[in-house]
Amino acid sequence: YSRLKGKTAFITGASSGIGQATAFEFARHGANVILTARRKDRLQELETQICDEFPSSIVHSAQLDVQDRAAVFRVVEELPAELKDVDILLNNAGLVIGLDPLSTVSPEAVHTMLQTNVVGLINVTQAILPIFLARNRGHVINLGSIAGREAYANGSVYCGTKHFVNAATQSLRIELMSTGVRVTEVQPGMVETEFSVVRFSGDKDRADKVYEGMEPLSAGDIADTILYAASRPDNVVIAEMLVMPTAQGTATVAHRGG
Ligand code: NDP
Ligand code: 8X3
Repeated sequence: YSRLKGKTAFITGASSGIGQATAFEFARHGANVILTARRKDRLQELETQICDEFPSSIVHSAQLDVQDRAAVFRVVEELPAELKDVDILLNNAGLVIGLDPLSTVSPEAVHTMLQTNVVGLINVTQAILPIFLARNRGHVINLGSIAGREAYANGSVYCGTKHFVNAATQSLRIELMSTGVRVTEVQPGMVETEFSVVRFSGDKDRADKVYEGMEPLSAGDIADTILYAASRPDNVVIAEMLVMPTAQGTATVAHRGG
């Protein structure tokens, strides 16, 4: 994908899973990468690995909690000179907490999911968009989900946040259609990352059960999809992509047992 050569990608949630895999793929195809997430140690490790493997790629990492609006604007303001002209924003940071009915989901879980998946995405988008609009080009790529197309029992808040991502992606695409800025949403089905471990507060056995007896997507499978969307010619926007494991039928139905 030679169109990514020399481009600069700003990635949220780069310390794990889809964000991390996409950072590698962008660098492999000649892009410079800005790695952001809350876990600074992970980012530094990743920065070293990418620099070693792809020495022609410029890599910068910054600790960032997308919920903290002031910090988001500060990180963008303080980007190194050679990385200020961001070309691609990957709004990937996101999480689910628990699997609880609406009647009992805790206010803390509600707050964290909304502040991260909804407000965080708005914060980062508002901080980066002026860079795109000043140059009349750029690409916003949002991580939606199959949970943004369907709702399932015990997932109301997470599904709601991903329905928001779908609405925001559509609104933004229309708002920007007179500019050269492109807006894409990638909607994964089941991807085995730290997602379910985070969902179940570190209970790895419970997380493993989610993918038992079937082959889920890997973070690399979604990175591949993002790479495809990011590398189309300027006149082409991949508006939405729903990507599931072959053995998945709906958000809650998968074929298990081979
Ligand atoms: P991971 O848990 O592996 O990665 C999530 C990333 O988000 C981590 O790097 C984490 O880093 C970061 N993150 C979480 N909260 C914040 C925050 N407040 N500020 C900055 N970064 C944050 O999960 P995935 O890679 O699977 O998830 C990536 C995206 O894909 C999410 O938006 C998720 O909703 C979506 N998705 C995932 C699916 C799946 O089945 N895995 C399916 C559909 C969509 P840190 O903790 O260091 O901040
Ligand atoms: C993650 C997909 O439906 O497993 O966005 O919660 S789901």
